Amino acid sequence: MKYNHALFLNPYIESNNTSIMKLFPPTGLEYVATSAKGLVKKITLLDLRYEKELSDSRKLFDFISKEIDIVCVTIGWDRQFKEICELLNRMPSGIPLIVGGYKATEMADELFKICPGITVIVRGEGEETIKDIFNGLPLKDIPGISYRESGKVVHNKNRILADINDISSPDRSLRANRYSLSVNGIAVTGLTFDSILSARGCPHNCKFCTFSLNPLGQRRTYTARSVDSVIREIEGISAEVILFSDDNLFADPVRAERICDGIISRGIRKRFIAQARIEIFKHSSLLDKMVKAGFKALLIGIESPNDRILAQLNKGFDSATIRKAFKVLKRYPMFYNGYFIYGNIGETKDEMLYIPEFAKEIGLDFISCNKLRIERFSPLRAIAENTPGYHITEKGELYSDTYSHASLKKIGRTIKFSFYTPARFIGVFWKCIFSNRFLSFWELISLVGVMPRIIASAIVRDLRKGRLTDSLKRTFVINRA
Ligand code: B12
Ligand code: SF4
Repeated sequence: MKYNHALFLNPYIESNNTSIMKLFPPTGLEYVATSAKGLVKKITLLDLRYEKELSDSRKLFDFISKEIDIVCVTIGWDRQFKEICELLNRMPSGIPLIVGGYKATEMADELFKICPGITVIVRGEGEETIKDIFNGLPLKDIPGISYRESGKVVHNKNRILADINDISSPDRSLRANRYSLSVNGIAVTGLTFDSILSARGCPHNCKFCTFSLNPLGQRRTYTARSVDSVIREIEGISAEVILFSDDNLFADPVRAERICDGIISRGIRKRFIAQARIEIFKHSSLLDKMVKAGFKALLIGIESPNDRILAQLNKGFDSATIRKAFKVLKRYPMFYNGYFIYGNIGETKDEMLYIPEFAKEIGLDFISCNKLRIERFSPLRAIAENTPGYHITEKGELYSDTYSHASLKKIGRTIKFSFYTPARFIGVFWKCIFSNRFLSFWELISLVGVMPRIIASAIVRDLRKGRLTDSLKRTFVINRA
């Protein structure tokens, strides 16, 4: 074996933890670490979000210098990019440094410039590529990587995507921690979380979406794992709450129903969360089975209440269909989170501010609003670039002469506060107790117990950001952008 001890590192440090940022394991990194099993004597998987001691970089570097002979780091998100580059630049020298992930792929050229210590960047899906690296193949013969040679960066050709049924699911025994819920760093309920990927890709073609398009422009056509393998993986998971990370678990409703059948017939008692499209409302027998199987929350891409914008995004449905869908969905005791995009091309402030009204009208429990992002290979890029007055930042954020980055941020805050009123939280709590039952009685008691600390921490956070008065005014008095 070429290497003795490999470190697989999730380098994000969450000093001001919010629930979402710490809830789920680093799926991509775990897939790659699992794939490397048997090709190196020892594997250590570290998630710095949960490693208090090793979050101190001196201790981390000390551990690496003493123990590790190859370091593999994931960079999956825009967040903390600068901090992660600084960490990579201070890594002990002389140890191969392999970097991969969505953001690393997108920024391969820039990363080589900023971080001279990087040996190889793995572009796109990494399960097969990591095997070639650990087997010691000459770099020039490994598809899907970029590396330095005689001072120049070489980009090998892209790797052909592997068959999904040949990819092993993550070995959860490699983990050093359990994933649990915390809000602003305060542990809540003790519930544990995990995620599972039952398929890759999505058969739809929403124009803004790059989910099934990796940053190389390679498209993952929708490919699903066998239902049996999915059920077997769920049976091996100890966490109480499982997120299906699929772009859309219900892309094939018949298969989704078979997954529910499997969960019910095996007596698996978990709480499931999944990403979905509104068309799921047409499948009543699937919805019935989902409730029986333990589905508690759906994360649904709605994007906009405005038909003009929905057509521009090629979403495939209009606002009347959304209204019709939620009339049906509301009969099922699940939580509904709607994803919305604002700051679209030609969208006015009034149209953006209609989002919370619409979300309340259709009965959403939660909303997640994001400014439109236009990535390198986004089909919207050409339209945005050719629309006078619109500009795209290096990070892919769209803004215009009328709506600057700052004014969009302000509008986003208004949307959030208009939706998340005190009455909303009471409504969610009510639903949690009387119909959805996401939390058991004791978990609810534990949540109520930590509530004062959570509220206090939110006040401290807003005080530090100098926006407490604004937040209180928006919550209790009036909320204007
Ligand atoms: C599920 C999901 C989530 C889940 C998180 C689940 C989890 N386990 O953390 C939830 C719903 C919480 C979420 C939240 C967000 N998400 Co999200 N999410 C996804 C989604 C749909 C799937 C991710 C996944 O599991 N992929 C499958 C794994 C196997 O792929 P992978 O992670 O890319 O890993 C492969 C390769 O990258 C590579 N690789 C990865 N690491 C490494 C390391 C090494 C050493 C090597 C060699 C290779 C390698 O090999 C892996 C295996 O093939 C993707 C879209 C997609 N289809 O990828 C968006 C996506 C990752 N999310 C995105 C975004 C923007 C967000 C949010 C910021 C949204 C928001 N504004 O709130 C938040 C941020 C959360 C955070 N942690 O910071 C963007 C990221 C774009 C970017 N440039 O930052 C994506 C790509 C969607 C998109 N195109 O817009 N998300
Ligand atoms: S937005 Fe959702 S449905 Fe549309 S292409 Fe992306 S993953 Fe598929």
